[in-house]
Amino acid sequence: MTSNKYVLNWIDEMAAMTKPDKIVWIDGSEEQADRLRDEACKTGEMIKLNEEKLPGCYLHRTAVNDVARVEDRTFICTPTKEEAGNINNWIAPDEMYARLKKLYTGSMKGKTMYVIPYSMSVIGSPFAKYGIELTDSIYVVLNMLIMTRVGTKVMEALGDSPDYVKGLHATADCDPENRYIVQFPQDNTIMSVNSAYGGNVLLGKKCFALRIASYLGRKENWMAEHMLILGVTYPDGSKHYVTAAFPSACGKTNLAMLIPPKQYLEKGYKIETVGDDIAWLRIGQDGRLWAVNPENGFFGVAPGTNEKSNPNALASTRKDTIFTNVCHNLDDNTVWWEGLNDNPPHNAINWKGEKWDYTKYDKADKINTSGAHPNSRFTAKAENCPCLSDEFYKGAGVPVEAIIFGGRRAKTAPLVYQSTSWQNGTFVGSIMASETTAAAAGAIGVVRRDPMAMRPFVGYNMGDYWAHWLKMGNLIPNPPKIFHVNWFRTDAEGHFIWPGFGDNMRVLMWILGRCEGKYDADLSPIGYLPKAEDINIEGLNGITRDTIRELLTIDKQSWLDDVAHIREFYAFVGQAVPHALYDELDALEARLKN
Ligand code: GTP
Ligand code: SPV
Ligand code: MN
Repeated sequence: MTSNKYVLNWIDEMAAMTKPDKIVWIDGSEEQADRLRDEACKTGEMIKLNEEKLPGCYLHRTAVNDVARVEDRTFICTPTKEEAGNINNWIAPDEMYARLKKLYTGSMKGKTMYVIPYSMSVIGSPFAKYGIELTDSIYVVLNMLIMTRVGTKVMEALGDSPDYVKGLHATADCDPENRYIVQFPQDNTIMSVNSAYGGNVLLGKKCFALRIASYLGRKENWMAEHMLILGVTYPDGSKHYVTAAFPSACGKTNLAMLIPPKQYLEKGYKIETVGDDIAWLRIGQDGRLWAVNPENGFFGVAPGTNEKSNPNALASTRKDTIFTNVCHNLDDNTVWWEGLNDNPPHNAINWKGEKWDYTKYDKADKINTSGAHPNSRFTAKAENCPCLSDEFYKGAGVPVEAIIFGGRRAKTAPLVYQSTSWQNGTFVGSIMASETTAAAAGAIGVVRRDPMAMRPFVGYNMGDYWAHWLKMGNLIPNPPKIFHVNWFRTDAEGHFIWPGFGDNMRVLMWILGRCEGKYDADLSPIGYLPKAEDINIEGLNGITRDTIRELLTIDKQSWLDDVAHIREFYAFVGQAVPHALYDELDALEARLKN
């Protein structure tokens, strides 16, 4: 497929180490993908689902110990520890290469090594970056075919250039003790071993498009962010784009595909999705910040997705989709997950591959009693999304008016507020916090700081990453305004107060209104808060102006407690934290005490 000697030499070297029986290039054709699907069904790696109800759809179950990203096994191997910083795990590159070599050696004996040439962003566009993933997993190949642009065209675009990201993935024994997800930013290299799950092995996604790309972005004056991109079309036909960074499993896919409340639809408002997880942002010739979605599909959280919460995501999964770790309904050979509907299948296999008894479901022990794993996922083509923006197919990107940060906070953070400047907005991103979710292995529901939703994904020192944000603010002549939202405030009984989902449009419209200078706001210690009457609650059941006022309250004591946590966190991030952010923190504390 290529005569690129950099690529061929590297593949030879990797094959000499892993020793596959054969090497197969993935050309991006449907014929080849079909043969691989057949093979995966024969070996039991995938299950073909009901062709009438779910055409072209498959089910896959990963090892029970391999169901989420593993942050404690993820490394950034820069030459010095200082470059990776304290937030990232670090081991010296030489030592890590040696360690990995032992694990890779002979790991593909008796197997096929697939060579996947892929592009992040539209091939040939100014944003595009190329990668090659070597893997011994058909599941990975089939997912990459959905999530990225794959095949011969990529090799043509790469030509004889050495400028591509090398990715090696070996399933090996799927041994959690020897699982490694390793980025070598200086070498444009990713190495993943002993996992076969999503973000650990689809190397174009978090490993490349965030960890490696954030490193490249710093060098080249652009940004790689854990952000959805969506467009709002107004009744006058004008289009307005925002990006939003929420931590894993905190609502990006849902916001990106939202269906506006009736009142907005009747007036002619429309939402279009450009991306649901990752944004690459560059300064345009017009001085604005432009965003593309480098991916070609969605690797979305299945549980909670239903006809009401996210009909567009559900529609995206009705054909050509790979489901991972959901519940298998044996009666009609379809899939099910918690929150799809109120009719759990009676004759079903759970995510672990065991017979499932829905009557034993216990909310307090979801992992062991649910049909689908809480982090079960669908891999669906972007083109199957009913509200996909035409801009998705163009390589030029969309101009961003607002950047929205957000987290899962039962208290503290109000429904929405606006930062007072790019620097203050960078500070707001740096102090983001959220309750942990099932998207990563480890405890769930614990508040942790997750700056810009990038804690697991920054490919270098977090402090330097904040400095890069501040620098970008100086470079962008007309930067987006920066906001913060929280859909997850709870009442005394622990219920979410804000209805969320489609009704988040109401908050979005305040945000865009602020960008247009349409609304006044109240300056509070943390930033600009909406006037309660400027959040549209028309047609909302049970939500009054007082509810909005409650959602916008700032409890000074809990913010002061937060300031103390932030100080500890900044100290942990270390020397590289920019002084400007300490100035912001001091000023916030002073305003709260005043
Ligand atoms: P990753 O793919 O892991 O990066 O996640 P994501 O940020 O795309 O999250 P997603 O949209 O898949 O939502 C994750 C969970 O949050 C689902 O269970 C949703 O039902 C829930 N969720 C999303 N939006 C809202 C909301 O507005 N309110 C409430 N209460 N829950 C929400
Ligand atoms: C996330 O965890 O933020 C995801 C899923 O989007 S994964 O690809 O596994 O990282
Ligand atoms: Mn994500």
